[in-house]
Amino acid sequence: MLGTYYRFLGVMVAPVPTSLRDQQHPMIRDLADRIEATWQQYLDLSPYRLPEDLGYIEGRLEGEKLTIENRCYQTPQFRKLHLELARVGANLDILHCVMFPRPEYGLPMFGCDLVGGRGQISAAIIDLSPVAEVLPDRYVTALDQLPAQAFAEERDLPGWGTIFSPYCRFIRPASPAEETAFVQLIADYLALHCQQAIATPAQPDQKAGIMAGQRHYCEQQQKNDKTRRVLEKAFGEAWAERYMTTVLFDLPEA
Ligand code: 18B
Repeated sequence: MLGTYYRFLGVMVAPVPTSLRDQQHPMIRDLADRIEATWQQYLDLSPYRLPEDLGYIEGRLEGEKLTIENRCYQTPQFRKLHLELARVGANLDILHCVMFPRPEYGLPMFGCDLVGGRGQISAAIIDLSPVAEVLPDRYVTALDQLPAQAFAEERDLPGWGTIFSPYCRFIRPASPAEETAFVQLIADYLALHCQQAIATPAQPDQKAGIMAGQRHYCEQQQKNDKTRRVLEKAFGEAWAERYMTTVLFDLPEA
């Protein structure tokens, strides 16, 4: 998180803190800034403690440095807001974001992922995924009102992607203009979600069903071999399993 110390007039001086995002692909940087600004605009944020020291992590993947920077918050409606930036050497840049509602709130799972390397984003995905059979009616109404967006290269969802809604978009951006449009699309989904969330009453009687829905979402996401492989190569199998089940997609506590 911190750059290297430097010597000034003979004493070691702490550097100006730099964030991983300043070194990442501009689409990732822009989206990270938009996500945090939107959270601050709509939600009542307080700190969230990650297990032990999993906030900032460095490992090695085939001789290349893997750096992970996590930002986590909680709010009255969300048990965990997770924004993760990761970089492998100079070749792989990742933004991962999931919002986990508290189990008293029948809200969908906001999830997005940007994966890129060597100046090109290869995967950009956004969804509001239901934890019941379908999305709540008011989400469908609001999502249908967003402007229609076409992208040149739509990508196919993997087999475990049965959790995603009909509003899921998965593309490879074909130009900087498409990158900007997709960041806007994600920001629209996020603002819509925050507005819905703060207007949603708690439903303590629905807790069991909501938790089962969240558990299914997390179990499916844990099947993403592409994510697992990157983590396994840098940190080993056991660490990757622990990270995927405690930081990326931890199940709600009973
Ligand atoms: N993910 N992604 O978050 N993933 O975390 N991601 C990839 O061009 C990481 C989420 C999703 O086609 C790829 O093919 C790592 C969330 C889908 O089989 C790589 C981390 C969602 C695919 C990574 C991370 C999500 C995908 C391949 C932790 C959706 C396509 C890139 C920081 C809400 C899977 C490519 C497929 C792909 C890696 C989706 C390398 C390490 C929240 C659907």
